[in-house]
Amino acid sequence: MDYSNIQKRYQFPRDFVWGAATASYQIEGAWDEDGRGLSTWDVFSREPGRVFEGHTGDVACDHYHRYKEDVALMKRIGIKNYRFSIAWPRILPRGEGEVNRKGLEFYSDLVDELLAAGIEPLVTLFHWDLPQALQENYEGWASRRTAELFADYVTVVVKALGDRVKRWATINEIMCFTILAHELDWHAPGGKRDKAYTNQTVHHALLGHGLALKAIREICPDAQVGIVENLNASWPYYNTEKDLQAARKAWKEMNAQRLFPLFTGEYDPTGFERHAGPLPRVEPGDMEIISQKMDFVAYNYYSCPPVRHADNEEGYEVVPVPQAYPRTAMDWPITPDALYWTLLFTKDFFGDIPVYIAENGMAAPDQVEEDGSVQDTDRVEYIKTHLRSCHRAIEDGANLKGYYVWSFMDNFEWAYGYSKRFGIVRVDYDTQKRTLKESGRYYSRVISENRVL
Ligand code: GCO
Repeated sequence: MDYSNIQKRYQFPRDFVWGAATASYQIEGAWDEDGRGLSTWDVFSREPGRVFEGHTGDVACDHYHRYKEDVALMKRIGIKNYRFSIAWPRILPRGEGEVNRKGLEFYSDLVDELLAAGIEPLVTLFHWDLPQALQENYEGWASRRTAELFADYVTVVVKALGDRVKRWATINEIMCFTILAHELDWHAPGGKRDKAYTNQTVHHALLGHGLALKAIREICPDAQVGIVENLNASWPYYNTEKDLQAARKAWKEMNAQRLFPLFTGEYDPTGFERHAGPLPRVEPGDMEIISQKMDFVAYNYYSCPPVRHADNEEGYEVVPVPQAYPRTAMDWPITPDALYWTLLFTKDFFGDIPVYIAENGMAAPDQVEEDGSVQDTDRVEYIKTHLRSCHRAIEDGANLKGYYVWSFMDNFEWAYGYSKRFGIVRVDYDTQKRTLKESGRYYSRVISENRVL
């Protein structure tokens, strides 16, 4: 038996981008330092009952003070590209008006540190930490004003960092600060509202994306700009023509609210109303702003149930997944095939736009062994199987350019506080000690050999 071809099978393209991702509120801490204003998450996490055991991002991974150590560790792992986000309230403590130089300095120093370590930045401009002042003064994303002010803030950031940062993601996962906030009341700013209200906040976030994209283009015409979406990754249960067509239809309809309008410049009423409810109010010109050409689209992918053909009005149904099905510590079923199909459907519907997986990873219980190591074989397997899906999709024509593991290190997992660990690096929150997990070691080998091992 000759095994050499088998080992070569999962080799990635030479220019494939290997990265790791984090987000400001989840790692930085230093919540009231150097002039940072309050964010909606500072306020929300202090409300009783909102976050697991009352955890907050006050200290988090203390990355604000330890960024040099963190970048050095990234370099040691071999990470080529680091996706982080900028906290709007560090730059503009009240969301608008006066610029806080110290805030800009922090990110400028971080970018310099990364570049000196040979690590390219991908900067997310909004990962949910909205300045609290904008929530109080304008009701946040419920107002168009926030979309306009977002573009003003982006202008400040891109003017300061655009000489060194070449890739920008405008917004991360619109669903999580609109629908999760107002329909489910799980995320900041919180407060249950009806679907009409929620859908309007989604529309304003899309508008904010478009206005920001325009602003970046004006300052840095050569920059690469895109958005990060957690799309619905519906996929065929059986690989048959019937289930494939059902999944394709579900994929289109279930992404009618956020992903499709970015490309088509319209809200498809069938899919939208079926899955999201009433259409938002749209002002003339909005859809042109929203659907300006992007340089890439990025997805955060974790889990999605399969879909099959059904003799109902939709023509499809979601296949139930039993409780005993393999799941992550978030209770999310492990479904790597969805990633493969989503990459193909992207090509099918949107053509050859470059795609990045901006987040993928697994929450696991992570026991610490006596020698201090973490043998997170579960996370290793999760990464492996998802990378194989990526590879298979590239072989079948998908234009996937890169993959960012979520997350570089354990961090504040929103409403779950520090109870869920996603890192390939362990953080001991008592000492702030970082320890490379087995998954970190694995990922390091993947990067250096440019293949799934
Ligand atoms: C998201 C966010 C991350 C989360 C991660 C795990 O995608 O929800 O971008 O901040 O921590 O996804 O839930």
